[in-house]
Amino acid sequence: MAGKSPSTQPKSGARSAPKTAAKKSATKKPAKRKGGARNATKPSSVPTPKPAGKIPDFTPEQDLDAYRMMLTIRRFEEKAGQMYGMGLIGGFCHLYIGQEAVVVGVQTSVKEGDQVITGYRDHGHMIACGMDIKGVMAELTGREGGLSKGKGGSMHMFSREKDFYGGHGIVGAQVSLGTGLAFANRYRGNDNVSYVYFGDGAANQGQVYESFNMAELWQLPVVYVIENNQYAMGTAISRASAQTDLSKRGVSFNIPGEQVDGMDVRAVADAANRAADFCRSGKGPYILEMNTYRYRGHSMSDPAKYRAREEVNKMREEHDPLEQVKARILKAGVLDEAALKKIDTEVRALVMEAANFAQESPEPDPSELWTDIVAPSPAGEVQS
Ligand SMILES: Cc1ncc(C[n+]2csc(CCOP(=O)(O)OP(=O)(O)O)c2C)c(N)n1
Ligand SMILES: [Mg+2]
Repeated sequence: MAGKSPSTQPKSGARSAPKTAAKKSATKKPAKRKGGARNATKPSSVPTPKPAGKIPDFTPEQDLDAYRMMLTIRRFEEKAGQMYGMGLIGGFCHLYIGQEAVVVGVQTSVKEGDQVITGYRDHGHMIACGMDIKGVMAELTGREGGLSKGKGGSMHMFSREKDFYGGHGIVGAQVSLGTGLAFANRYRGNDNVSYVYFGDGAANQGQVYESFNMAELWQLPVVYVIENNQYAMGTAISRASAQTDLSKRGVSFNIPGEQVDGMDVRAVADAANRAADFCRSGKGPYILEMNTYRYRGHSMSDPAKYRAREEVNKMREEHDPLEQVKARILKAGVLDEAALKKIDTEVRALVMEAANFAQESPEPDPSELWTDIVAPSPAGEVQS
């Protein structure tokens, strides 16, 4: 077992780097930045995602699978938003609408035993991981049939069966936990990869860099998927980040990274498979910055006054992930409008079934307040 544990020896060359960087910054005057804090009142400009090279095409089957999954996420989120407005869902609720291509594309590289972990904008990840949409919706309504028995809510769901490790409300917390999952893979000597999703805002969290350091030092199999949706709550990335190219955030740790058009599911899948191959072959961590966009507010209570309506409309009209796939399907003659409409009707029916289940499932029994607080010991007894 000991032979399989990650080496604690520092990699050669790692020590000289900080010295050079420190010397340079001591003599250099701080440069004036464009779009930084001084421009805080200016509207943010959304960087248009650009493909790095030729993106491999999807087969018609891949396009259809991606379309159906992205549509399921979108219709689920629309319904959740509606139910929130009706007072059927309470507490925090962060919708994933606009970002669907990220998780759906990344999932094409996930294999049995790989782990997925994310923050609080997690409904899409759970659906893409194959978790029961009825269980997700019933958790949002706080009912017994929810994946956390109605005790976790939108941000706190988990599935050992699907290797989904949450659902975390503390910004950035999932990065160190997910790096730990990668450590377990390395320790066990398997070829599984841990996929760690976090946002552009979370990318400024200190624990992210402690995690990066250990991940590279121990060559841990972890794909860090930074979902850059351009805002952290109401703060545009250019107002909060000195380095807005988040794919470069691993440079000082020697972690490779790339920027990806996160609105194009083919580009996401291509990059994710490249990153996963890199990690599985024992080369250590990899960073993917997904340039994406959320159409709704940060959470259900956000009126989104920090950005112009036109900005949102432009992204929807020119980059919508579902419309891109739909256009390809129609152009290639794989399906016609009527057949696509039928898929939409089927998806809506599944979401409606989940919504009904989430309203019919009973409230958790008050005795549940005292369960699932402490994990059972390996011997089976619950410790107090
Ligand atoms: C440690 C911590 N600090 C602050 C918050 C409050 N908070 C919740 S979400 C959020 C913004 C995070 O933005 P980003 O990482 O870009 O993710 P996004 O919401 O855009 O998906 C903040 C500051 C928190 N939950 N945890
Ligand atoms: Mg963000």
